[in-house]
Amino acid sequence: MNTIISFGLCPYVQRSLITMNYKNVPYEVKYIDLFNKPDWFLKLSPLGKVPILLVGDEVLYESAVINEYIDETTPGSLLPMDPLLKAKDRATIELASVVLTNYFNAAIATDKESYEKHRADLEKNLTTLLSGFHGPFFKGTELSLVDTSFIPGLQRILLTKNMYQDLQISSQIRAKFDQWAKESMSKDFVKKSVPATFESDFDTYLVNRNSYIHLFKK
Ligand SMILES: N[C@@H](CCC(=O)N[C@@H](CS)C(=O)NCC(=O)O)C(=O)O
Repeated sequence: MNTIISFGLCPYVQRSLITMNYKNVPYEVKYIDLFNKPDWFLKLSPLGKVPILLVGDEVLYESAVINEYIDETTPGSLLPMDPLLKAKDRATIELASVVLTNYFNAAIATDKESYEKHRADLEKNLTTLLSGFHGPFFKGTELSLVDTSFIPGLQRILLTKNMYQDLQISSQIRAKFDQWAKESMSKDFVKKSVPATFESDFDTYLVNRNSYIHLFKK
């Protein structure tokens, strides 16, 4: 069985868990403390980052690569066959990674100025991402690797309600966000992709980081 090395709050790990859940791939999760990385992990992970997926004696890293491997080794395909369409999806997945970073930087900002700067980056790149959304999933009725790559972002933005409400995005873009989130969050393969304590753990993490959005929520 494959083993995925995880940190419970990591959106990149969650991308791969969503993909494995959707594709019914059995796996074992091993959690590590990213603030105190074990030596065995540092030996395995070239960048010292999660996720890594252990496939027998082989080590895979980078969530987008892990997702493609899972997809290609299981029935059905979450990426198009056509090279141009496939390249476009990969580019969108890269954009989704940037949006995750913009969100994270806004979420952990400790003052208003920095929060607003990162929130502006988030608004810009989230708008570009959502411009390509068809609904109810990103490309239509079928789930794709674009969905599994950004559902962790949808979930986190919704969790930080004050930031979600603050977002300066058009009503059309917000409607797309809401449709995508509504379609995704109720699915079992998404629910099973985070630990049971995810919401409170995320909240505690933001408190411990002295985050501005957490402070002004109160
Ligand atoms: N591009 C990587 C990003 C992974 C990543 O940034 N993981 C974070 C946790 S969410 C990490 O392991 N950070 C530890 C570190 O940078 O030291 C991927 O998609 O897998």
